[in-house]
Order: sequence, then C-alpha cells, then structure tokens
Amino acid sequence: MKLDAAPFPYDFTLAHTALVIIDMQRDFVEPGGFGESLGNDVSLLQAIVPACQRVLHAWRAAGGLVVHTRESHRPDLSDCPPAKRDRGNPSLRIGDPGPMGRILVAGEPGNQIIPELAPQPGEIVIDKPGKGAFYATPLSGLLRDAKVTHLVFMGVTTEVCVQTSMREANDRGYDCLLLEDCTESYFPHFKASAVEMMRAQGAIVGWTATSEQLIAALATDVTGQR
Ligand code: C5J
Repeated sequence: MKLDAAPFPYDFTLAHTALVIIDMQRDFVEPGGFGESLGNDVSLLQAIVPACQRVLHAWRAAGGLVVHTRESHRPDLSDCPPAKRDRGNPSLRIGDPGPMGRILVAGEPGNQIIPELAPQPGEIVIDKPGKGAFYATPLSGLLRDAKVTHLVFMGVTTEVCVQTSMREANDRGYDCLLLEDCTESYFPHFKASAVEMMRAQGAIVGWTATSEQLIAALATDVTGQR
C-alpha cells in the first residue's frame, strides 16, 4: 500500500504494520486527571477523538494489529523515579488521589483508555512507566514476534509521549508514520513543531499523513484495487 505522505510516499503492508495508539487515557484527555492537574486545557485533546475512532474502526475492519499504550505506574510507585514524581508544582502528583482515582496508577479509573477507543480482546495493551513505549516494556519482543516492521502512530501528547515513542521506534529500525489529525498537544505550537521536525530532513524520524489518507488507502487495499 502506498500513502501520499509527507515528505514522500509511505509504503507499507497491513500484515507487517501495527497501529500504535499512545496514552489516550482518561488521565490526559478528561477533566480531573493528570493533564488538568498540570494546568492544561484537556478540551484540546478531546478534539482528536472522532478522527482516532474513525482510524481505529477502519484499521480493525481491515484486520490490522492494534497496540494501545498507557502511561502507568505500579501502585507502590516503585517504577516512578522521584525525579518524575517530585518535579514542578502540580496540584496533584503521580500516585495522589484525584477525582478519577490515584493519578497515573495502574488499575485506577483515570488510568484507563477512554471508552471511545477502548481496547478489544486480542489487542496489545502496554503499560509504560516512561514517555517512550519501548522503555521498560515488552513491546519490542511483541512486535518482533508479530513480524511488524512499520508503525502508524496516533495519540497524545505529540511532543512528549508520541514523539518519544516514535523516536525510540525509529532508532529500532521501524518505518514510522504519524497521523497529524490524530495527535494533539496541550500546546498547539509544540504539536506543529514536533510534526514538522519529525518529517524534516527526508523523514529523519518518520512520515506524516492525515487520517483520511490512511482510511482511503485501507479501503483501496481491502477491495484489491492497488
Ligand atoms: C505526558 C504523554 N504529557 N502521554 N504524557 O506527560 O504525553
């Protein structure tokens, strides 16, 4: 399949590509979670949910592999370095009780993926203690076993966990595509810069395209009209 991506076409086969959805959790997207405790306007992130849903439905219908990630810590916070918990001056810190349970702690309501994008049985769910999806997680081995060589990214936030995960993947040899309208930041100018820098210098980190482009390519492939 060939996508008319930037800065040049992105070639991939569904059998060797995973859709990676980064941290579309209630803690980041809904009021009362970690994102809002840091002083952010979460409505910016909510705006991408319909486009993410359209991609997820199309990807599932085409039979593609789906990976969801959650930024998530053990209840005893043994995987949360003090440097991460103690930094800054948020109204709630990681592990503190908030309106949706303990902030960024596994199993708490706020740590779950938003219902609109909830994982289905058989999809991979990665709990990650860092920003990147590969750091201290089993993701590399799972992708190797599934013979995945290409990753299509969406999720939040563009310049933090999405960008870190895409850079980690790029260094591990994956061809990465970012769906521009399926990723968002609390800071629109950070999103714009991150998207631009990832596809710069001949796709130095990866490619970018829109959800419509991907969905159109999937539809073409499913009907065999390549
Ligand atoms: C942040 C993330 N922003 N998922 N996490 O701390 O981008």
